[in-house]
Formats: sequence, structure tokens, C-alpha cells
Amino acid sequence: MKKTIFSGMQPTGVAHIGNYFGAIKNWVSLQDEYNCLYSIVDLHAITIRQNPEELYQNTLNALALYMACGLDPDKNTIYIQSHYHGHAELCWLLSCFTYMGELGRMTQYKDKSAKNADNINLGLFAYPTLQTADILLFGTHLVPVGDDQKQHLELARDIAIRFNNIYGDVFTVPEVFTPKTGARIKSLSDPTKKMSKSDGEANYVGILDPADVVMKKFKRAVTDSDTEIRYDPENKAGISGLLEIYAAACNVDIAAAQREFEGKQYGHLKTTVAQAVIDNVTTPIQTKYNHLIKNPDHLANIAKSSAEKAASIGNPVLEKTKKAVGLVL
Ligand code: ATP
Ligand code: LTN
Repeated sequence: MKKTIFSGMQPTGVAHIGNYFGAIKNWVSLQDEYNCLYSIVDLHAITIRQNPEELYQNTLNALALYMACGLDPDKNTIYIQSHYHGHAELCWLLSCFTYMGELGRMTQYKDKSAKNADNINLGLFAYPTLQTADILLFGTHLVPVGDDQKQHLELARDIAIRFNNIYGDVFTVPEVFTPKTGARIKSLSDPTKKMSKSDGEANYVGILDPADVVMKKFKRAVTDSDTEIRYDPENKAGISGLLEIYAAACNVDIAAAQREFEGKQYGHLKTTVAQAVIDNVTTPIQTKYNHLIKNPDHLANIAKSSAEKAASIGNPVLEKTKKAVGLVL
């Protein structure tokens, strides 16, 4: 029996190369070895106020993007979270096993509530419990994510163990999977921070950015006033961030990337990294994406049948959970 993978991404805009290297690229590489469910987590997205038309379009586009990145809908269950009621239902059950103190300690909650001080809502606070429900619903063994999600994964494990200690072996306790290179791609405008969709255009390279835009963004990447190209995240965050992107885009390790640029100038590094991203990541993905997006009916059919498949895997776990706590079925 193959083990199960679950992961998800919010349809809060077009994915960037951080999302690709940190998450999607690894989803693609794991799709043959595991039973995989990949979800467009729209219920998570609405914890921050979204423009309805944009959310709608971003959700459908995300499905095409997953496929353009190499996820095969015949091998993976690729679906929209809100199409299966099990997520919201298990979230409620698990919210009765999540402590307020635990949720209050989550760094993503602290960051997002600082950025959205006028809308610190219950959903934003409970976000990690919904994420835990996503994962536990399918008996997930492995969760491939970027570095920033490790804390949420720890919480998911704690909740699963807590529940199992009371009711017996209901949930599989999931493990986190982060890639060796690319788990925390840095912002181009402030390389001490992670690249993020919500920190402004200049900080990220979108997977659908045209080649000239990608080149321009890399040329403007913040580095330092030194001249040496060396991997040293503490003291040379910008240069180290670029080397990491190069390593991820070319599938080499950081040491090999550093050797390649020894004695070279910063300008050369920036344009070479940009070209590697254009040739190996954005252009091939965009070619497939532009083809897929022309057939929305096909995408809608995939979303529908995949949600049914997700429900058929999740429903037995949901029932088992309800039964364990004493609900009448
Ligand atoms: P936002 O900035 O709106 O919070 P995000 O860019 O962090 O969004 P998510 O949808 O929250 O994107 O994350 C999707 C996946 O991409 C997660 O697995 C996350 O860990 C990963 N990820 C996000 N940013 C990076 C990054 N800079 N480097 C590597 N992986 C990342
Ligand atoms: N919180 C995640 C997205 C997410 C997720 C999940 C990731 C929602 N549910 C379940 C892995 C497993 C993020 O990327 N911000």
C-alpha cells in the first residue's frame, strides 16, 4: 500500500518561485511514490479579506497552474478544498481539541494579524486547526511544505497525538517534508525575509511573470556593497538568496552553485540566475499553463471528480472521529 501525502496552497494570487521550489516542485517529484492529495485551500484564503472575483479566478487558475507545474490529475487528487465539506466539519471537531494558547503562539497568526489589524477574525486564529483537519482527514503520512509551515505541522502532530491518547488510534500522525534546497526562498527586495505573495510585486518572482519582468526583478534584487560571491546567509543574505534560487532552479547543491560564480561579478550572478529561472521554470510552465487555461470545462471536470475522490477517502476518517467522541451517526 502506498503512503498518503497531503498538501495545499492558498489561491491568494499567482504562485511565486518560493511556492514552486518550497512546495509544488516536491509535490511533482513525490507523485509516483505516494497517494497524493493536493488542494487549493480557498477556505484558508478567506481568513484574509479577498476580492470575490479575484478569489474565484485565482482558484480556477491555481488548478491549471498545478497541472502546468507537472502534477498529473490521473495520478493525484487535485481539488478545491471547499468542494468537500469534510474539511470544515473535521475542523470543528478538532477545534474542541486545540488550545487557545497554542493558536496564539503561531508565528503566521502573529504576522498576519499584525498586517491585518482591522480584521483579526476567528478564522484567522483557527487557521492551523483547519490545516490540521485537512491533513488528518486523509490519514496523511507526509506533508511536503516550505520551512514556514513547520510550526503548523508540529501543532497538527500534537493535536493528532492528543486525540489518539484519549480515543485510541483514530488519526495517523503526519511527518513534515521540506526540501534540502529551496525550503525558504528569500524576498528579492528584503532578503532577510521570505519571498511572499503579500509583500509587494518587487519582492517576488511570479511563476507567470513574463521573461523580461523576471529579468528586471532579478537585476534589481537587493545585495550588498561587497564584491565577493559567497554563500553566507548571516552576512550576505542577498547573495546567498540568489545562490539558493540558482541551486534550486538548476538542481545543483549550494556548494556547486557557489563554485560556478567564484570570481564573477554581482551583475553576472543576477542575470545568470534570472536566465536559469526563465529557462528551467517559468517559460516551460507558462507554455503548458496557457494551453490548459483555454479549456475551463476540462479543469472544472477534474476539480469535480477529484473532490468526489477526496470525499471517498476522507469520509471514513470523519465517521470514525465522530464515533470516537460519541456523536450519534
Ligand atoms: P502569503 O504570502 O499570501 O502568506 P505564501 O506566499 O506564504 O502566501 P502559501 O500559499 O501560504 O504562500 O504557501 C504555499 C506553500 O508554499 C507552502 O508550502 C509554503 O510553505 C510554501 N512557501 C511559501 N513561501 C515560500 C518561500 N519563500 N520559500 C519556500 N517555500 C515557500
Ligand atoms: N497553511 C498552508 C496552506 C495549507 C496546507 C494545508 C499546507 C493549508 N492546509 C495542509 C499543507 C497541508 C500555507 O501554505 N500557508
